[in-house]
Amino acid sequence: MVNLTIDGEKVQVPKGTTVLEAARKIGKKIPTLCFLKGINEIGACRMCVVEVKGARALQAACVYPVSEGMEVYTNTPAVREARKVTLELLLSDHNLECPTCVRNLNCELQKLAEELGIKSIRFTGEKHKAKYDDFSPSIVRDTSKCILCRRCVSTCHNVQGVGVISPNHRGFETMVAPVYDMSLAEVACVNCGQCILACPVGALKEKDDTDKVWQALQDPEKHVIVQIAPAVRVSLGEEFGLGRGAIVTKKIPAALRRLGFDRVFDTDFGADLTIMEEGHEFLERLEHGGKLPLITSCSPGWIKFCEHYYPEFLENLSTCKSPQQMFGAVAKTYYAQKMGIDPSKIFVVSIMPCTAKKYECQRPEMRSSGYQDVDAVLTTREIARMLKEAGINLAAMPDEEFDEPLGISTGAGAIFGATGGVMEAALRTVYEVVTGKELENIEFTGVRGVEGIKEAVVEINGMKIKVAVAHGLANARKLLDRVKNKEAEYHFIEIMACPGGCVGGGGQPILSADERFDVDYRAIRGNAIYEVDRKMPLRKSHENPAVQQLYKEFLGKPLSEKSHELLHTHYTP
Ligand code: HC1
Ligand code: SF4
Repeated sequence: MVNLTIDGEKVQVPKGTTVLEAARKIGKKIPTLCFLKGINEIGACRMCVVEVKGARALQAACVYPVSEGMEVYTNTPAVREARKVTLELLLSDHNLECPTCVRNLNCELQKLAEELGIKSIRFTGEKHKAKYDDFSPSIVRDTSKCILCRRCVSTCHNVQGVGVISPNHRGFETMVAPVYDMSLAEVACVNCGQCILACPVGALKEKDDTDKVWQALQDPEKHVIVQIAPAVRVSLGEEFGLGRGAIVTKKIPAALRRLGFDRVFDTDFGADLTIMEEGHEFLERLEHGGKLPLITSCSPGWIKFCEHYYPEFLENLSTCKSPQQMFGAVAKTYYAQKMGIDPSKIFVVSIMPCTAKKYECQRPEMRSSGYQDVDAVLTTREIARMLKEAGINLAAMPDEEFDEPLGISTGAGAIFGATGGVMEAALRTVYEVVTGKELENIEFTGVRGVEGIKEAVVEINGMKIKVAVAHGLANARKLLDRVKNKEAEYHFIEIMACPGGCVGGGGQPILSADERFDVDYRAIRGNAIYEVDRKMPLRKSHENPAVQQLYKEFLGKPLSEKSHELLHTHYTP
């Protein structure tokens, strides 16, 4: 252990601790901007400078390690002035259209200006040449707001193992951008949106599709239906002050009805349907020597990653479309028929924790109803903005139920939202289909939790099924490399592009670096998802009565010709 003092207060911390961490231990918050715990610890922005007795200059607390007997001062006139100068310089080159910025009131730069008591900006002059890039279906870059903190760069490179954005040029000309300053749409970006979650300001945001949805809602000709992704029920409440991971499953239908949707349905229904198809696909491959390991295909960021970086695994991908897309295809065929509505008049909106879903719904493979199966995708953040604009306070909504039939779901559908959930849901069904026996302990805890790569062996009818789960694409890389190099062998793999699975999706409410320092928000939301599951009366996809009815009335059976036509696709290099 190392002993030091911070502003005269004694602290004892393990060797290797930074001054920033030691200060937080005694409740002292040193301001930061480029720092993102575990992801971007580079001491670049100089906002966290402190005085260290005996050191020649001010030191960046986020990278400065403690040492025995060290005396640190965090609040001297020199420190305060240095931080103010740094911040004013950043503001002098920043697009200050704060009231119209998507991050207004949730911006780390704005908050720091308030906390450090900035009253005016002493420096004025030239601004850097900026670029507005909105060609991607998912992500918008506005470099007039970029403060060059590099949090997005580290996230894209290290957390996602993608690395399509970097600082280009030098000095005042520096710009975080894809190679040759191309658009994100022109490079192998997978649309995951993790860079947005890392951005402290409004330099990165999702493509805004709210206008499309407002228009549809106002169109009397349109029958506008909405589906809610599993992970949204444990995150939307955060935008309305309900605390991290608050479960708002039943408040969502009430709020969305008041916004004007004709029917409020649930992607969890689509997830149950996916399990029926994917579970049977797995058994089919297992029994008939098909390509293994089977790899899940519901995360569109992961699919794009596989297409660009691991095409040798494309045949391993499940042919199942994602629950979002299965839902859309069923809505514009089965539901349209059942309700006697012309499918061209149905407008399907998805509310997703994900930015890549905006891209997924526009893929040419996703039109099996004869129309674009899902018309618009809104992130959790976008629907929160729409509700606020309409004066609807989610927190004050009564509990209401989803509509039938596409709003009926099981706990297995809900757990799709957390890493390991698709695997667990599939195992619950595969076990019972294969053995014909009731599964006694339905919770496969071996595939739960926030560890980057999880492995388990599940015995079904005397056969040992080896499964693995990865979340975050850098982890997916590690796992796939192991499989490629024959260092590991599995029957079934789940991969989700985002760390934590969909609960940590790029369209979810954004936490500041300060909050992320102490809070593992993905674990909190993930635990909430498992609580949702525990409280459901039905917890296995094959028990979903609406899914059973869909097979009886329309699809026949899993993997039928009709199922293949509507619910499956192939990804080819
Ligand atoms: Fe997901 Fe999925 S779980 S991909 O993470 O398979 O986005 O929540 O909706 O489609 O069901 C996201 C979440 C979501 C799909 C499902
Ligand atoms: Fe990188 Fe994902 Fe951002 Fe694209 S969306 S730049 S892949 S982090």
